Amino acid sequence: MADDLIFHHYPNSPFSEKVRVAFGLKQLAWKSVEVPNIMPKPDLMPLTGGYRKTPVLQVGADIYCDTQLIMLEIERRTPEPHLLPVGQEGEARALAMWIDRNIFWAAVGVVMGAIGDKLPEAFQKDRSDFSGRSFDPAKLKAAQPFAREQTYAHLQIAEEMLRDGRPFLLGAVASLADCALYNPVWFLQVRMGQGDAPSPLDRLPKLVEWSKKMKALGNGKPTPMTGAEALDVAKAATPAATKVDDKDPSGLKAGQKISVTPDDTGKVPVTGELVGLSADRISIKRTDERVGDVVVHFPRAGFVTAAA
Ligand SMILES: N[C@@H](CCC(=O)N[C@@H](CS)C(=O)NCC(=O)O)C(=O)O
Repeated sequence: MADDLIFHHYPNSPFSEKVRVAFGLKQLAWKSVEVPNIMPKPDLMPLTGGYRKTPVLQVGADIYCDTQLIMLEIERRTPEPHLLPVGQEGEARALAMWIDRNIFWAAVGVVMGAIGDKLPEAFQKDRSDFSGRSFDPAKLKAAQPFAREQTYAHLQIAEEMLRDGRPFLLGAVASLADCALYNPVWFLQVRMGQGDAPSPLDRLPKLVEWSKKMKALGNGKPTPMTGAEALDVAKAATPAATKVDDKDPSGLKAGQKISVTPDDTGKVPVTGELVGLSADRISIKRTDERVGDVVVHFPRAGFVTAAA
């Protein structure tokens, strides 16, 4: 139980699909906790201390935020088959960054331009708070052609990579880069209804073929778990040991009270005591009355730290 992968997500979440397809690639068993797609998220906050994005991975009393780190953690726990192909680790991670930070948002513009006005008011308000920009269905619809052009401009780079006949972005086998690309491609495929204006994928046949191979990977073996059960698991567990690199260029030191905040959306600071620091991750310990001590782990890239 203490080693179980507990995944907090919801079915429609494209960043969650990036991880679910990695569970498929590695044929992993995991516990599936469904979280609300808007705030409040009462069974998630005791674990993350305020981080509100989807998805979150929990293993006992260790909480991993952001798919950048979640994927590294899954790889660390089950190295094979590799998400990071040997000798191409940097390429896989860099491609994922480009996809997460550029293609995803362009694809969101395409989908929301098509279906934004059909979404409940509570969702629209939540996403305004989340992004810091007003979610205005009329403006999204008007901007949709531009979003489509941008999505196509980026996706055709990926199409170009597949044009030499390789089955996956980095060669013969699927990697982190493919899981990352599947996020916006899957989002376009499942959320754009028939007649919802042309999809950028209409002119990208190699990517459509590739997406069938990604879908065939499946989602591994999920078993449902409730939010309350996940909190009980955290309460019964002890966080794993962590180490602080005291030569880190940030100058941060073990035991310091700090806050960690995403630099783009859902900018809610999480505060705690610095217990882990390396080039890839920053880990803070916090105590919550429902779950006791937990350690919350974040990637370094895309997160702002400050003395609390
Ligand atoms: N950089 C984050 C992005 C995650 C993200 O933006 N997820 C969306 C859902 S796919 C989200 O959190 N939406 C608001 C919410 O679910 O509350 C990651 O890689 O995990």
